[in-house]
Amino acid sequence: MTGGFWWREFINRYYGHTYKVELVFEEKGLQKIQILRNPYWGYFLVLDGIVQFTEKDEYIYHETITFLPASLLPFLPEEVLIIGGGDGGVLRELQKIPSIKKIFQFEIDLLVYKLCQKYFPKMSGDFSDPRLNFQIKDGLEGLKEIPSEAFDLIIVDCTDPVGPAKSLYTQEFYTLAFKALKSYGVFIQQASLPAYFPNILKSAYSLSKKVFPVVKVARTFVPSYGEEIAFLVAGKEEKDWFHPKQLFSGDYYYPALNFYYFTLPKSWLQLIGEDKKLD
Ligand code: AG3
Repeated sequence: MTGGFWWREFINRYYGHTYKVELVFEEKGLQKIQILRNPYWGYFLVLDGIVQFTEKDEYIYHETITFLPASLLPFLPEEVLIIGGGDGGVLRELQKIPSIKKIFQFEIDLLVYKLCQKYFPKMSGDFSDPRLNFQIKDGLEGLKEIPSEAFDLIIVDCTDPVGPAKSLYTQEFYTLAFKALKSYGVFIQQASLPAYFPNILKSAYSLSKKVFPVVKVARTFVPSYGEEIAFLVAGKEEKDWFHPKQLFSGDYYYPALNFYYFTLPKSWLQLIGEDKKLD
């Protein structure tokens, strides 16, 4: 790379992750969108200063948020709701599951969708899929129009609760998602990086617990995030967390990994108040 400049993702006032980049695109709309390019990570998307994914390691996140919840279902998934996910990464993974009959998707930011189609065409699933009903709308508002028990899977592929995604971390949202989920369905939502932003997981866990009888936390490591990322995994009935019922295999995910995803460090259990069950 000739030229370029050092760009930083601020984790807090005293720490950041630095990338040598070229600016590909920048605009401030509903949220500040930047597309940057780094020779090591490839093109990457930044929303409100937070790295969402890089070309190099996005598959880890997208396989996890798709295959992990699907693996817990008693049947292969047929009806799925994606909230967010305008980059098309979750759609791509879902389209690898042949049993899927219907996909609803609510993405709030049309520009995210358009830019990702332009700059990340290879990473996106096929938005012209006749099984897909893709709407530009707020996820919480969209859920209000969904009939009860409509989905096997609800995948919330959103940003951290700093911009438009704030409403997706509320008790009202979890209540609507609960209604829209089938009795054996699985809900999953990314819950940020607990080592850096512990309160996001702490709050999301306690609010979702007020609504869902079963809430678990999963973790994985996406190198470009710099720390482990948490996922809330919730449902109406207990699951065999370590022993997947449906078997999927990607470039990162495979069934035996469920054991790793659901085995949490003690500090995370302390954070969500589940450490008493240990020892
Ligand atoms: N969205 C969630 C990534 C947020 C991670 N948080 C952070 N780095 N502070 C990913 C969108 C990919 N479809």
